[in-house]
Amino acid sequence: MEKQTLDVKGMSCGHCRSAVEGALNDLNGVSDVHVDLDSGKVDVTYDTKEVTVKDMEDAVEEQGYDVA
Ligand SMILES: [Cu+2]
Repeated sequence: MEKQTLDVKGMSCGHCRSAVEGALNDLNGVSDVHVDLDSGKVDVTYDTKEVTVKDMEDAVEEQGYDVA
């Protein structure tokens, strides 16, 4: 398992947190997601054989948030 921190712009409330967490958890290979709303940091634990950072960024962007 690897860990990656995404820098997500535009999350402001619990709904945003749920949307981002849900989108990432839906990806095969993602085992843990932690969103810090204040900083916009999203810690993801994942299996490099099943999912890429690009997949994660795309999933977050599909929810309407930008990844720095
Ligand atoms: Cu929100």
